[in-house]
Amino acid sequence: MIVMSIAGVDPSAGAGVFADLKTFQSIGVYGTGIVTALTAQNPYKFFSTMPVSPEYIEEQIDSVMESYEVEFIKTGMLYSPEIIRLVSKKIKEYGLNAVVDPVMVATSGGDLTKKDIASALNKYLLPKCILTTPNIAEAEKLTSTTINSKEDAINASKKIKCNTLITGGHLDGINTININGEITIKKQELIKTDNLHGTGCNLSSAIVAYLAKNNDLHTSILKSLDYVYEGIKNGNHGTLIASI
Ligand code: PXL
Repeated sequence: MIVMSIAGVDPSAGAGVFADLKTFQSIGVYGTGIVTALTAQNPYKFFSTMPVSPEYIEEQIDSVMESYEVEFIKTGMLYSPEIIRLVSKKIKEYGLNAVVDPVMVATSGGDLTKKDIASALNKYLLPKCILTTPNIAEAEKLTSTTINSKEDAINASKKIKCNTLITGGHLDGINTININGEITIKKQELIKTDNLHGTGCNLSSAIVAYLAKNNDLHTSILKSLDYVYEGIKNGNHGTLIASI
């Protein structure tokens, strides 16, 4: 089974397309990678972004789709509303099952997107995806709400236009899963560490890999939360080393 990541490049390889490919490989699926932007960064400091044009992103997607049968994809850093629109068009064109990581700000603090990306995600991409995986800050931006409790997270998940996993790294480890309106809470112990760069990228790509291996959505989410937890436990150099 062949999967695809559409995301930015982090040259330190803890996040972005490079990290996604490592996750795909370690879970045992063949991954392809479409680059939406280059970045200059390391786990501790973000320097700059060089976006790729929507036309060239489209050419990359078409090149891969011409020779590979891809069913499941994830999206990460999409940088601009124009790129979001292009990606949602390609999802429809190729009938792709997309897990959308609504990336906005890097763990190290850099802006990974232009301003006002949340409304483009809500309008164009989320209605076309099978799951989105916001962290607390991203879920707040997508829903224009404040999340301080489990109840807030559940209410926010109900406002998002697709199945949602709101990750709980900033909510006492309370992960909120909403699949077709059915809520599951999975609480994880918080590990005291700085090795957290790339957690969101690894999570969404793990979900895609488990889906491609014929797990249902709920199972794929639970397995991926465990996968990332192990990665954080084994992390070093500011990032996580995800292992299965
Ligand atoms: O985890 C968010 C993210 C996504 N994509 C790229 C990143 C990061 C975080 O640093 O660098 C390319």
